[in-house]
Amino acid sequence: MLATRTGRRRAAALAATAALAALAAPSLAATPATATPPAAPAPADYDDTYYKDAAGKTGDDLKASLHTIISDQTKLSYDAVWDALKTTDQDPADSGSVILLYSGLSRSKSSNGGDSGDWNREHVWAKSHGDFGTATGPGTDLHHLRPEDVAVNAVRGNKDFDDGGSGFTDSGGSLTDADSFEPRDAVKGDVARMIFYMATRYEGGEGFADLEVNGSVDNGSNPYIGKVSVLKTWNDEDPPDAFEERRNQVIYDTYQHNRNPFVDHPEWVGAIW
Ligand SMILES: [Ca+2]
Ligand SMILES: [Ca+2]
Repeated sequence: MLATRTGRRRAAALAATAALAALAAPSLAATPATATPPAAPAPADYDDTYYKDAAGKTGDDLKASLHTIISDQTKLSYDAVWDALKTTDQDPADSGSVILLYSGLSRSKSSNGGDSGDWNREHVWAKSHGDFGTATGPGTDLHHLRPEDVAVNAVRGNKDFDDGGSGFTDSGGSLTDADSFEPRDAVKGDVARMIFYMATRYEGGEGFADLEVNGSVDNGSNPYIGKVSVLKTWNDEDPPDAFEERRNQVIYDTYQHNRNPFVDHPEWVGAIW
């Protein structure tokens, strides 16, 4: 009798413990998420304001109008780019990490630097194409700067963009051959729109070269990036997504106060080139 009563008490105590654990579990799971990225507004929000002088234009007139609009910007030092990239390229699933452009890997924000396993500041418009270096200007323009693994950045080097090639360590699906680089599918359009931004933003003023797109993959140190036909196709195949739109918004709101028109209006690529 006593043993049975003790057994019942023990069972009741176990049940109570289980019930408490069940109650405790949701509160543990409800730890607040950190740094939810702001929603990106619809591009149309800027048509009647930011882009109003470009309305109805095409070709060289549209490019000239956009050049004037986007040249009104705040400029960063190369050192300030480190912290900016930690915000613009934050991993949506991990506020302590950034997404690496070509490899698609998520890596700790604090692993920035120049050693193996670090991420550094990739110039999507290779800085030797026009020799603008890292002085404040095109070399520090966040609209074409992205976090990338040190070794992957070296694989891309200053190659032009084109289809084809082979994979490599941490390629993430990106390819390269002797004279060109092909980003992974998810960022092909991002790369194209960064290049078209640079060709529009830099027209030979402020002491820097006039950056332009062309049909070559052997541009070397000339201020050109190819191939324009492939970049146009990539712009069509990979339209802007939430990550790219948020990035454009963060640069506009927080850092440079200018926008990449081709993220807001990808169809303007075809209207100019
Ligand atoms: Ca994309
Ligand atoms: Ca240009």
